[in-house]
Amino acid sequence: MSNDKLEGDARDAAMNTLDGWAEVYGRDAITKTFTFRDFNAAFGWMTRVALAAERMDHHPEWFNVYRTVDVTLSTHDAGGLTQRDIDLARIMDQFAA
Ligand code: HBI
Repeated sequence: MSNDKLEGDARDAAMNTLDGWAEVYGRDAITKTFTFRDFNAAFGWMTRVALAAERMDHHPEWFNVYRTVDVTLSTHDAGGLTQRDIDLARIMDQFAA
């Protein structure tokens, strides 16, 4: 897994493969809010994502209120956005589909 920060055209290309993720103002990170039918669905999704994150050894920053989960992804070891964040974002979208 690359820990090289994504910048320039490579960053734009990677972001274009994602759906609904935005850059975080003032931080080298991306963010998305997921909304589910209820808390049970939200927490079930978080559980699946948590197991995948552990397998990947790459973890989200997230805040859950009832049926919403605010997610921020960045690679702490690299100090910014890397392919690991893109990979985890894609898995999150797949599990939420
Ligand atoms: N998760 N988002 C994120 N960023 C990291 O740099 C990171 C992580 N999970 C585990 C991890 N790094 C380990 O590789 C290091 O703590 C050793």
